Amino acid sequence: EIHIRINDLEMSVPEGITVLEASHEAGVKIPTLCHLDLHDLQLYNKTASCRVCMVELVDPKDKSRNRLVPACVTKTYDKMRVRTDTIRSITARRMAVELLLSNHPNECFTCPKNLECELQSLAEELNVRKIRWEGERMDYPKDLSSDAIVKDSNKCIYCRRCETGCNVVQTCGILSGIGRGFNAFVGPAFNIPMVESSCTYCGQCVQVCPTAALTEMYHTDKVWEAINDPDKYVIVQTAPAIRVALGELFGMEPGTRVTGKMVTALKRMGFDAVFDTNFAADLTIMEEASEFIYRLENNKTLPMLTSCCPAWIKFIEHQFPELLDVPSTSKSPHIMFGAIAKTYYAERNKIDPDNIVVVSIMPCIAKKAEAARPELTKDEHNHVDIVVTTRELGAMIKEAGIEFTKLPDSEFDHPLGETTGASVIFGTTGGVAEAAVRTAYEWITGDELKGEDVVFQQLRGATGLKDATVEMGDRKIRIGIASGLGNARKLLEEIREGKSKYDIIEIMACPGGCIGGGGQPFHHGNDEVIKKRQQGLYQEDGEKKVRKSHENKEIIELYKNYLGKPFGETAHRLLHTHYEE
Ligand code: HC1
Ligand code: SF4
Repeated sequence: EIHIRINDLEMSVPEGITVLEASHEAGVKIPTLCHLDLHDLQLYNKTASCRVCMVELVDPKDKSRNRLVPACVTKTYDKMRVRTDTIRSITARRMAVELLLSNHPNECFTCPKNLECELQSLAEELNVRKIRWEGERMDYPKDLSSDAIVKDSNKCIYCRRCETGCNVVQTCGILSGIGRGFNAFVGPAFNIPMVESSCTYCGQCVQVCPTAALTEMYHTDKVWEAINDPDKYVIVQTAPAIRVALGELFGMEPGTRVTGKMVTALKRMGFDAVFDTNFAADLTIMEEASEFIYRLENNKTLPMLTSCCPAWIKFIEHQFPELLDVPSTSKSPHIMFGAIAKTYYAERNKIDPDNIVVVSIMPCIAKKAEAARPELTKDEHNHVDIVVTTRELGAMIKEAGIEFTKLPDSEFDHPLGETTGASVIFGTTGGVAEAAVRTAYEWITGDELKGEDVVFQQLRGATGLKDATVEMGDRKIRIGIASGLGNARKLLEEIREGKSKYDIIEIMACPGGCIGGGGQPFHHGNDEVIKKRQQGLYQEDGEKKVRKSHENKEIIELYKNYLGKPFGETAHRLLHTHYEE
């Protein structure tokens, strides 16, 4: 322990922590912008590039030797004295923001990050009232080349958070600094269009961008157009992870479950049918568990990798093309849902599938690009027509004038609305594996998992890499779980080297799984947000009467009436796919 003084507060702190960390303990707020320190997500950005956290280091003997230092990287030492509240430090912080604003588009009113922008909040917090240096500004065209991500380099403040997210956490290596000085911004090498890069559209760069330099491609107007077209029958489905995060956009605590309010809001917005992607998650388990048992019993390729996450699928296509036989061929749940909506549901309800529009509400930006993949659109009908993120849904609810917090609860429609506890945990890392184990265990052993036996604690938690062994009869099934593409890379390298010990591997591109998706409400650097959302999903699982996918009555009926056997011929045609090199 060492003794330091922050402003007039004497305190003891562990040696070596930074002034910023010490100030948190002292209850003194030092503003930050480029800094990120998310332990659970293994996301640290300590580039000290923005200079927004400047404080004054006091020389006790000679005031004239006081100097300004960035609090985020300056380590504390014994007898250190720091002032965060002097005119000199406040002016330095304000000047750092003013300089950023002098080269920043003046369009907060119409900016997609209006009221969510960290630069805008800082200008308010630091009492910036005018931009003193009005000068030339960057003037690059927006990159609208992909179906998923918009890059507006004029709004880049060069904090490098996206670069860290993309290169260190996700190991994708897409984003790096381009240009120098005044004209510098972050983008793909040689500033090629995003669509030509190997971007996975995981959206982790969007999740951490403090401004609107990186945002999702907005598709809300397309949804309103479909709803307002009298000839269209518009079906909406909501991903598992939405229900524990949407409330945040209306001031609720992360992890608050708003399933019932969300369904009411969607009905009031005018969708013709409101369904749950969880139903299709149960369907995915039927297919993946069957595929796993088939591979196990016929000595086919193992490990089998889960295939619900489109960003991870892009990652393997770009980076490990020689391993394309390891992911399950099952389409992702929301895509399966689209396939069923435009066949089984259309036939049953005598609706022309040409008039059905399927809208997916996803926590994910990559789902936008997934829905546009050629193999999922080349048939007669797109499986899914429009994907909007949790944030876009929030914006639409606001646009429609719906007071979300006051809404009563309602239920999903049927027959594609029944869901299980297994399906809801798809939204967290480890959840797909746990759901698959619940079904595979019963199918392999013939024994029933009773009560809380369905919970496999080793598969739970937010850690980026997890490892478990589950005994199924006389077989020991080894399960690996990775969230975050950097962690996924480690498991894939093991497979490539022939060293993988696993039978099943679950991979989700976003740290924490879909709850930490690129399309979720911004976590603004708070680790707790992801944990709370995860708790919300585990709670919902715990409260469900049916907790195993193969016991979902509407799924059983779907196979009986339409699909035949899991992993059978019709199921193959509608629910399975292949991957592109
Ligand atoms: Fe996910 Fe999935 S869980 S991929 O993480 O398999 O996006 O929530 O909808 O499709 O069900 C996302 C979440 C989601 C799919 C399901
Ligand atoms: Fe990198 Fe993911 Fe952003 Fe693409 S979406 S640039 S892969 S962080």
